Amino acid sequence: MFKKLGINKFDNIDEFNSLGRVIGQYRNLYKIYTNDGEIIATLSGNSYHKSNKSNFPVVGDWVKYERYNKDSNAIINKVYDRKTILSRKQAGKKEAEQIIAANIDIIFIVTSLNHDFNPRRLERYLTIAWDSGAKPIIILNKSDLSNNIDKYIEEVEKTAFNTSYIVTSCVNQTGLEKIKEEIMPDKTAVLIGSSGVGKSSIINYLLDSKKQSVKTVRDNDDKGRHTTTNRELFIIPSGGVIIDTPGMREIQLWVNEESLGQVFNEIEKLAKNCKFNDCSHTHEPGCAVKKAVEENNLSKDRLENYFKMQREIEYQKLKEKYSANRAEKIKWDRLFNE
Ligand SMILES: Nc1nc2c(ncn2[C@@H]2O[C@H](COP(=O)(O)OP(=O)(O)OP(=O)(O)O)[C@@H](O)[C@H]2O)c(=O)[nH]1
Ligand SMILES: [Mg+2]
Ligand SMILES: [Zn+2]
Repeated sequence: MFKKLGINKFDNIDEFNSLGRVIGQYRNLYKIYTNDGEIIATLSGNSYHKSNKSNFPVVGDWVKYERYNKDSNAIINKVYDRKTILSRKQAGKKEAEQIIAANIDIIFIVTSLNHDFNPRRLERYLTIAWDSGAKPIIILNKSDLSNNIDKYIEEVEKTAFNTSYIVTSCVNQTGLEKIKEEIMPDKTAVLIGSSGVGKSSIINYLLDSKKQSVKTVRDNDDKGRHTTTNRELFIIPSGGVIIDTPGMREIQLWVNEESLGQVFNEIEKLAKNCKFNDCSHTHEPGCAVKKAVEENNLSKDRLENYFKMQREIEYQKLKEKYSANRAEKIKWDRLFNE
């Protein structure tokens, strides 16, 4: 069973016996999967003080643990380097990263083919997904509810032309085997998306059991009821592991600028043909981007979303620079004012 978590990557036997993978995360407690099965774990006092929040273990992390005897809880004293990190900016005003999951190979961005479907939101999910280093795949769920699937697919192809998608229905049980195939034989995948799109229903299918609770969406607007409240990792009997996450209310960016280029590739290509190198694509003559909008080759909403996300990233960078500079500035101010 342990092999399914990718354990063969560690061949040092000492390390093997103290190795765990974080499969659940609850306030100050963790559930880790080890050679001895599932164990409840806490952080060692030492690592708790040394760590800043982004070094705290998250679901998907490989950790080193110890415990006094077979019945005691484990203490996590090290988090191994992460291969990939999926994160967003913490909700609210605070400028801090929130890591959603670590060491993932595939990110399934789930949307349902009803009111939830929103290309602009999809662009946000795609940006954080590309930034993580893992491969994004879009799941278009609840296909049983739509009699115009082609319209949605057309929109997806315009919005995410470099990302593959799978059309599924948990009610009719269609398309779901394709998700399984992507995860085989031993990959780690995570499901993200709004509440109510069917993430936990997909997990239940993959595990062939009703492990996760699911609740109906609201009648008037198809919004979910935030049924899943914790991130949790599950082993799929046919191979691979999958992480369920609570529905996201907002996806604020915590990414490198380059990740926007992955999602808005065609805009950055067009920009190379603008007359001015520093064209802002708003008022300049000879702007290839503006021309594409005028000729209906690029949607205005998509361009505006690109601008908006660009501004967010710039703002985040400025804030970081400001807090780094502030300490320096206070020092200089003192020198000159004394
Ligand atoms: N018609 C239809 N309903 C579905 C499908 N998949 C899931 N549902 C229903 O959608 C509702 C929400 O499903 P969940 O699996 O709880 O959604 P979730 O994404 O896990 O939601 P949160 O845990 O709140 O983030 C439930 O009533 C499911 O039965 C589908 O393919 N078609
Ligand atoms: Mg759920
Ligand atoms: Zn331009």
